[in-house]
Amino acid sequence: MAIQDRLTSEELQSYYDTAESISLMPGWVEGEGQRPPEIKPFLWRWSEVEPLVLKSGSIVAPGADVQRRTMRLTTPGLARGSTQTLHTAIQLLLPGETAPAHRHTPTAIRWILKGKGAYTTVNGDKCWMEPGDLVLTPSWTWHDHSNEGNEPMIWMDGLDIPLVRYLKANFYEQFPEDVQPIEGTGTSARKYAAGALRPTWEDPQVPYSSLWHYKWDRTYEALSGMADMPCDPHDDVAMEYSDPVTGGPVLRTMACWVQMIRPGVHTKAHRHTSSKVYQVFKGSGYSVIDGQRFDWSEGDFFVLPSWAWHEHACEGDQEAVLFSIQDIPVMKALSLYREEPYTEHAGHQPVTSHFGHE
Ligand code: GTQ
Ligand code: FE2
Repeated sequence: MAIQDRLTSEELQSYYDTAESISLMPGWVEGEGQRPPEIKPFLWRWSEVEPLVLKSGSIVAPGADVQRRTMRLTTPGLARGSTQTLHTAIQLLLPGETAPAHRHTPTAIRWILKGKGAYTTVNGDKCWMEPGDLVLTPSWTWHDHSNEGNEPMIWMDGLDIPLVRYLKANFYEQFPEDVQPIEGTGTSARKYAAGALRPTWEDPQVPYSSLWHYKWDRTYEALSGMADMPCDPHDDVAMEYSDPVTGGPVLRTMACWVQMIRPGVHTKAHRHTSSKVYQVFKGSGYSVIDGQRFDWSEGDFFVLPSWAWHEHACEGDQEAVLFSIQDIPVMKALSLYREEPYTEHAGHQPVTSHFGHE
């Protein structure tokens, strides 16, 4: 665009100063700090993360002031959060501890990594947690966590905090007691985990899944049952946790997926406007994200930014299982979802660098 030069440079500067003084920004000038935060893909190694998480047990304890003992997976380039919309953290709860009951408008999920003997109560429903379980804590539901076992309990928290904070819709309330009253154990699962069979007398009108607890044994059975079928070219045996009533995503702002990358599979690359945070639950392999190779093994976490090319591979003779949270329901609700397959080089990106070897 042509900049007219009918003003002297002093006149022009004075014009810009006046504009700035009344909070106007000329649209033809590219200003500093006007761009939204950009992120690159990133990976956290469990071998580096776990010792710090365990040590946090001797630094703080959950209670009235520190509600949760968490370590946040903060992607470089962001002041907070793992992507522009998603927040992930690792939470440690030691034997005998309780993380007190509260509720908030941000929605949360727990993806259980280690330990047994602990439960989360969600609106009165007590859910015993085991590795590989997914527990939902939808927006504004009361929740508290207690460890009645004798080993440390570790899980991944996934929340939509960056989105909710950006939208200025973050509300929080403390329950008057440390723990909320328990109305039943595994109630949502007993009613809704059968999926295709559900209670006739209930007509759930909640804006989230009526099933709050997805057990690992059923998840793994579902994945294994498809291991001899042709699956998704970009994601292999990828399954979405779904709301048993609507068939849609489990939450309005986040989708949860679990996927098996079968031995020897190397998926084709694609990109989309949803961002994801992955946890490597089982096995090892690698992903190529925007030309960079990320080798991952059991326990690692990695971030896939929006619109980054990505493909996954499992080289050994053992399958890999990846869990992920994603903001795809937000993008689809706003008609901003886009997806594109990578068509060059038979669908595989040339690898130009290795994460951690720069
Ligand atoms: O466990 O309730 O990682 O409220 C961040 C906020 C966990 C929780 C987080 C939370 C929780
Ligand atoms: Fe919470």
